[in-house]
Amino acid sequence: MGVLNATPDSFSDGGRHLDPGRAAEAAAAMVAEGAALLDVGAESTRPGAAPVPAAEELRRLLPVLRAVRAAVRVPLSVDTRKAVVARAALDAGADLVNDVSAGRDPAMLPLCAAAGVPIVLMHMRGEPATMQQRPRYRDVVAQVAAFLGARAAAARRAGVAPDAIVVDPGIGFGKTVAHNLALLRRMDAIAALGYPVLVGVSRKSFLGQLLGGAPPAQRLFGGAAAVALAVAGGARILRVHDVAAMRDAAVVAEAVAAA
Ligand code: HH2
Repeated sequence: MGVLNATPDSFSDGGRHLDPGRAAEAAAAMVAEGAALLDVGAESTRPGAAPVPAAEELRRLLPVLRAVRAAVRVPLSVDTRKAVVARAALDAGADLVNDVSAGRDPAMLPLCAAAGVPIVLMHMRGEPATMQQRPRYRDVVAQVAAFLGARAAAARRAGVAPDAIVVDPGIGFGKTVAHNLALLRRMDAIAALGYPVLVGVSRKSFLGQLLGGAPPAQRLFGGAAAVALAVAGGARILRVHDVAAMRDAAVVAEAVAAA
């Protein structure tokens, strides 16, 4: 899953894909590098980010989404926490919803059920603005798995088909480095829920912290290591900015895991 952020402030690619023409070019390039789907978002959820009103999110998102839709044939997901934004994105050609709040908006799960589209349910502790303030868990792996199991059950109760549910432990969303490492190490516990697992490690700050303070542009090789181990642990969808490199890492890891 290639990442396209139609935002001015995303932590690693902010401002680069606000222009629809440039976003469409970037989308085509990611597909050429092997992306099987693309995730388009217009609200940064990086730690400390302020929420974006729906009207502003739609103003950024729709022109980019339409241009990307016209440029590539792979499925497109919309990265949003708002049902009203998801609805408009589905009308503009998106195929699935990626919700980092796992359906907190009460209209989100019924919308996906009615539209018959898949939804990614991600674990996040609290809100982006405050989620990195002293995150604490008794047992991060057990608690994240329990949360995702409960949200998947809620999605099914709302009418989402079981095979339209994807779960994501939410690397970096209200977690310390140790929490992120535990979740990557025990990806099998998330995969055991029985839904495909999506993981986003791309350029994230835990990599920088492990790599002596490396900035986002210098987290590529570390990210490849994390992608490979996530695949070995059962992750099926990797949300990445650097498609060609991460595709190679995933292909090799998958071959080893299957040998
Ligand atoms: N990470 C980010 C955004 N959306 N969605 C899922 N399902 N899983 C993730 O790990 C995930 C996500 C954050 O990364 P990015 O989009 O690069 O940054 P920003 O939130 O600053 O736009």
